[in-house]
Amino acid sequence: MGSSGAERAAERLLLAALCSVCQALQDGMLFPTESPSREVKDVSGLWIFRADESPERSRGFEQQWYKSPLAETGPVIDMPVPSSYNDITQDAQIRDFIGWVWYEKDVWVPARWIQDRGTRIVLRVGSAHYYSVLWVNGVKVTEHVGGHLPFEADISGVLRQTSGNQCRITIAVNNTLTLETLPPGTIQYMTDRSRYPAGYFVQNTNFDFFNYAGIHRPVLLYTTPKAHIDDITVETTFSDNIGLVSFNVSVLGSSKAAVKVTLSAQDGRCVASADGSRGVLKVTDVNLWWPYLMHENPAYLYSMEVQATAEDGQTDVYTLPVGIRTVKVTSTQFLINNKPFYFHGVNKHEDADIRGKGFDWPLVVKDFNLMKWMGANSFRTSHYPYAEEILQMADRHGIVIIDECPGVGIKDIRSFGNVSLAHHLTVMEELVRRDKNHPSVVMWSVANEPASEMPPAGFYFKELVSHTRSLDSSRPVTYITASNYARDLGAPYVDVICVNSYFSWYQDPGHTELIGLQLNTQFDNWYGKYQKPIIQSEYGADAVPGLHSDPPMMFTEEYQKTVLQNYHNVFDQKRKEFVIGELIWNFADFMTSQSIIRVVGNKKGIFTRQRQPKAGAFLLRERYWRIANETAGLSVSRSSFTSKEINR
Ligand code: BDP
Repeated sequence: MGSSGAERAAERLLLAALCSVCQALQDGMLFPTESPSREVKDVSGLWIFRADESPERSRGFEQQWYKSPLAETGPVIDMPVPSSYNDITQDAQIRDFIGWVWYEKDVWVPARWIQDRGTRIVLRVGSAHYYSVLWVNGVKVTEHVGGHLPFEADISGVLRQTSGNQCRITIAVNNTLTLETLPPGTIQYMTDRSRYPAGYFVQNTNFDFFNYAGIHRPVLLYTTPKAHIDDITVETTFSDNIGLVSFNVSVLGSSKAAVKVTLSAQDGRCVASADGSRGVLKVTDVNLWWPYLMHENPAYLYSMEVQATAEDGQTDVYTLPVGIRTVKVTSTQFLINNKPFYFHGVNKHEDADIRGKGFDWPLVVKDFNLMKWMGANSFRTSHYPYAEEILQMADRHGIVIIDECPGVGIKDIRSFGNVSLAHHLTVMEELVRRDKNHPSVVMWSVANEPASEMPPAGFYFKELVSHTRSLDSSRPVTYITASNYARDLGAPYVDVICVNSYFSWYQDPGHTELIGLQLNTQFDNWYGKYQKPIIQSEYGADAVPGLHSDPPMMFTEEYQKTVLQNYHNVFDQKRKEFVIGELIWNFADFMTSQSIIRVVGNKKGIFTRQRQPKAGAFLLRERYWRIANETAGLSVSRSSFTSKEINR
C-alpha cells in the first residue's frame, strides 16, 4: 500500500477520533505534568486524620469538621498520603473501619499563583476509596463517587476569595459499598441482641481482596493558564512505513485558541507537525510501539507537544508520550501491529504490606523488574484501574495491559438495575477518558466474574460493551467470566473470551490429574459456541511459602507448581489453535478480608507479598522466556533484555 492507502487510513482514523470525542465526558483528565506553562506541587506526605466513630458516622458533617482545623474538632492522628489507612495503626477498629474518615493538610500556595489572575489552580486527587468530598478553606469544591480513578477541582476562585496563600485541604472519604457502587457491597445490621450489641453492622462484599480505604494516590496542586488544553485524544495506525497519529485537542477558556501540534522522535527530531485542534500527523519511517520481547527495540515512544495560544497571547503547553501501534482481533488471534501476540503474563493487585493500596514508587519499579525478569509481556489490572504512573511505566517498558474497571463481585440481581448500569457506564467513561492514550492498554475489561447467567446480564453487558466501544473504537472489549459457558448471557457481546478456572483447587481439590481433561473441555466448549479467541485470564493455586510435600499436597509450593504444569500442557496445545494468552493468578500474595479459607490473605502469588519468588515463579520464568523465543520470531536472551535500558 502506498501513500493513498495511508490517506484512506488517515481519513478513517480521523472520523473515528471525532466520533469518539463527541461521546466522552465533558471535561478531560490529562495527567498533570510540568511544562513551560504549568507547575505541579505534590501535597502528598503527612496529613492528619480522624475517623468519625459516631454510631451513624455523621458527626463530622453535623459538626462541620471542614469549617475549622480538624485538630480543633477532637483527637487526630498522623496519616501518610498516599496510603490506605487500614494497616497504619495498631487499632483493629481503624483497620476494619466502615464509614467516613477525615483527612486534612495545610499547604502553602505560591503567592504568584494567587496574584496572577491568568493562572488556573487545580486540586487533584489521584484516587480515594470510595466516595469523597473535598473542601478548601472550608468551602466545598467537589465530590466524587468511586475509587481507583482521579478527580479534581478548579480552586482558583476559592483561594482568591479566602485568606492569603494558605490553603487548608479537607477530604472526607467513605468506604461504604452498596448494591449500586462498583464494586458492589451491602451493609448488614445485626439485630439479634443476644449476639450483637445495638447498632452493630458489617460490610458484606463478593470479592476476594481487602477493601482497603483512604487516599490511595498522590494529591497534587497544579496550574494551567486560564485558557488551557483540557483534553487530547490520539489514535494511531500505520500503513507500510508510514505512521499515522490522529489527534483531537480540546481547549477550554478560549474559543479561538490557535493550536499547534509537534511530534518528535526520541532523539528530539521533529517528525511531523500540524496547526489546528484536530488532524492527522504522518510519520515516515515510523518506529512502531512494540511489546516487550516482541522486538529488539520495544516500547518506542514519540513525544507530542501541543501548544494552545489564546487571544491574549498566553500559550499553554502539554506534552504527551505517543506510541504508534494497532490492535486487532480475529476469530483465533490477537494482533498487535498485524502480528500475533500471545499474552504470557500476570494478574496483579495494588497491594503491599503497611501501605495497602497506597501508591508506592519502590513497589512499582520492583514489580516491573520482576515482570521483566520472569519474561512476562502483559498484565491485567485485576480488579480495578491502577495508578496512571503504572500505565506510564508499562508504556515505557512495552508491557501490555488489559485495563479493568472496578466491576468485580456483581453477583446480586439488584446490582444489574438501571442505577447500577448508569454508574457502570460513567465509570467506563472515566476510565477510557483517563487511559485512552496509553499504547500499553490494548483491551478494556468491563467486569470480573459477574453473575452473567442471570437474565438481566444479557441487556446489561450489551449496553456496557457497546457503550465502551462507542467511547473507543480502537480497542477490543471483554469481561472476565467464570460461569458455565452454556449459561453465559454476556459472551455474545465481547471481542475476546476471558475465562477463569481453578481446576483441582475449588473443584476436585487435590486432583491435579483431572486438569488436562477439564481444561480441554472448557476451551472446546467456549470456542465451539462462540468462535472467539480465548485468554485463560486466571488459574492458579495457593502456596504457603516454605510448605513442601512430595507427592504434592494442596498449599505447598510443589502443588502450586504441579497445577501450573498441568495447565501449561493444555495451553501448549491450544495456543496453536485459538488460545491467545495465559495470565497467572496471581503475581503476588495479597490481603483479603478474614475468612476460614484465607490464611492472612490469598496465597496464590508466585511471589510472596514481599516480592520474593516461590518455586512457581522459576517455573513460569523458564516458560515465558521459552514462549517469547518461540513466538516473537527473534532470539531473545534473558541477559540482553534484563540488562537493557529503557528507551528514555
Ligand atoms: C477468582 C477471582 C479472584 C480471586 C480468585 C481466588 O476472580 O479475585 O482472588 O478467584 O479465589 O475467581 O483466588
